[in-house]
Amino acid sequence: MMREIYQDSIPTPFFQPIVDYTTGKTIAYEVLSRWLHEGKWLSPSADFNLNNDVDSEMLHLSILMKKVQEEIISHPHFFSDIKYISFNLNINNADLRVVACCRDIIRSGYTGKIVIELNEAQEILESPVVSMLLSELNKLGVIIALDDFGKGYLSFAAILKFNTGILKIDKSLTLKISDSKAKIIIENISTMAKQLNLLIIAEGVESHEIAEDLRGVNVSLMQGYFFGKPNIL
Ligand code: G
Ligand code: MN
Repeated sequence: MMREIYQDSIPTPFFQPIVDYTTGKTIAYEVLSRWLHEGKWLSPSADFNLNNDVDSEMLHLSILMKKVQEEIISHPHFFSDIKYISFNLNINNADLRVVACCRDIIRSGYTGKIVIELNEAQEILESPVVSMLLSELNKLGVIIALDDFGKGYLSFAAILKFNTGILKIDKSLTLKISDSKAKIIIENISTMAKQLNLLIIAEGVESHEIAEDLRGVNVSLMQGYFFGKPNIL
């Protein structure tokens, strides 16, 4: 049944704001795919499993990126102050289509940066295809973010392995920031990010208290339900 949804429908881009807490301004959006099924929007991570093959992943990401490109063209004012638009990519399952889509968005007049969030559940293959893709993205000025930083495979070693520009602190850490140990970990990631000249974004900011605690450890870019759920434009 889930398989049918996946094959017969196409994803819609939902946008979740990333806010600079010191100014209150939305500076970026993360694009998340949602699938309309029987009147409900479903999320691939929470509600159903996607096929894990290169072809369907790339096809759906291409559709998603093309739709974002159309939104940029039809609502330029909406994106004029947006510095980053980020997309999630499982780079083990990627091919040159993602590079072509980035190029198309850049050509459509978007003046910010495209961010590709690497969010592998598995170790990233050191394959020629992966290196070639990363190098092509780099040439286009696309920024690489490590998603879910602090959990799983995308951790310290990945900062060295990829030309990383952004760390996204995993929500499992952010949500525990009232715990003094979690706070120390986040504070140190924040210091490290500054020293390495990386941007840091906290995910899973669900409350005012969490936002204030993050501010206290010099993390000012935040994303989460406190600021807004992923939504259509
Ligand atoms: O970690 P990753 O970027 O893969 O997570 C993305 C998912 O997290 C999205 O599906 C989004 O709906 C969800 N999400 C976004 N903000 C929050 C939040 O503040 N709290 C929680 N629990 N989940 C969130
Ligand atoms: Mn993400």
